[in-house]
Amino acid sequence: MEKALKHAGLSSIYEKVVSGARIDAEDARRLYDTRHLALLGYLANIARERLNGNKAYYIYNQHINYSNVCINLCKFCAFGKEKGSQAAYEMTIDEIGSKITERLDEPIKEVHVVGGLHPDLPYEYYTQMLKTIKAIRPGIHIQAFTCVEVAHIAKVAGKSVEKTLSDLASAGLGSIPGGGAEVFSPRVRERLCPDKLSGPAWLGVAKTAHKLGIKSNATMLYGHIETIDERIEHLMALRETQDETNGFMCFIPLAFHPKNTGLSGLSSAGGVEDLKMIAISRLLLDNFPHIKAYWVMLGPKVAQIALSFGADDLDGTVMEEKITHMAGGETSQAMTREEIEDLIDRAGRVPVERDTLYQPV
Ligand code: V47
Repeated sequence: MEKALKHAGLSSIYEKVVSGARIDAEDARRLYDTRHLALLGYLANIARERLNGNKAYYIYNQHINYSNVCINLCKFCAFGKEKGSQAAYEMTIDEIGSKITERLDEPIKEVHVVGGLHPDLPYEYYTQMLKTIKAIRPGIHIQAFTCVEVAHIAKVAGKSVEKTLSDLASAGLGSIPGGGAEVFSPRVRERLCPDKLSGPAWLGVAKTAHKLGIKSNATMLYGHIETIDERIEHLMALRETQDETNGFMCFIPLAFHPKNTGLSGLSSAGGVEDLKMIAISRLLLDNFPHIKAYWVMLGPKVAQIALSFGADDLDGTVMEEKITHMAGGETSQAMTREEIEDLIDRAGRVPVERDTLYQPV
């Protein structure tokens, strides 16, 4: 193996990886350039097994997308709709409560709640939503509202991000999902989502949450107009923030789905790119405990292989996912616990059902 790594020009990176030293942006560039996909996987797997052994995590969760009404209407998104348009919807608190009640007989550990940036839902809509979910299912962990939504909720209500987060936490918020990060590059944001919260502001909300003891995840949407350098800069910004706060639990590279979006002329990144993204994330983000291969976006087969390329988590049972499926995602809407465990088993890993904070259940 060492001979093959030398031949591929990856010996110095190998030495860093086995000794637990940090790779840098230049190393990441070299890893992107390599044609030796299996060697890249080998390197990422060393870091993966050092951190998480042979375990592969999943969670029994439920997704709720409370509204698709959005004032940002990003070019890459097929989910968001203008207020008043035919396909726009917003769920009432009662409807959200019914969604929770409908599945009370299932051993759900987490409700994942995200939506568009609605122009005028009142502050109490969000706090009441959390309280209602908790009243129906007291033990549940609510992972809700991306950093972009938190900043928007605060702005509409005229409150600080800190006050908003602490009110949401008092109402039942457990942690924050990783969405809305996209690619931090101002060039990409200017072209695809000019009205969206900036990269530094996204990181600012995450830092405030971490300071308050609220954990969060981080994502990167890849495979559209971003360059490799912009991807690496995004990952480096996350690594720096994590050095400061240690509040991120997991990183999820999100594979862009072009259908029904303003970028429908683009094609999907493909399996090789998906695996490279997972592996390089694992190697660069040495301070992130977990890397998630989100099966809904990658498809179960690539997600399964990703478990040998750095990923140690497949997300969960999901059900009723809208963001990927509106953009042409062809994966099923849900997987049973047995299906996920089988997928992990057949990858030679040990399935571990977890809660949101990665405690085994
Ligand atoms: O922020 C939007 C992305 C995100 C498309 O934290 C798209 O554990 C692909 O962040 N093709 C929302 N992606 C989903 C998300 C997420 C999912 C699962 C787990 C977690 C977690 C977070 O989806 C958005 C945006 O970056 N997105 N449109 C699209 N066409």
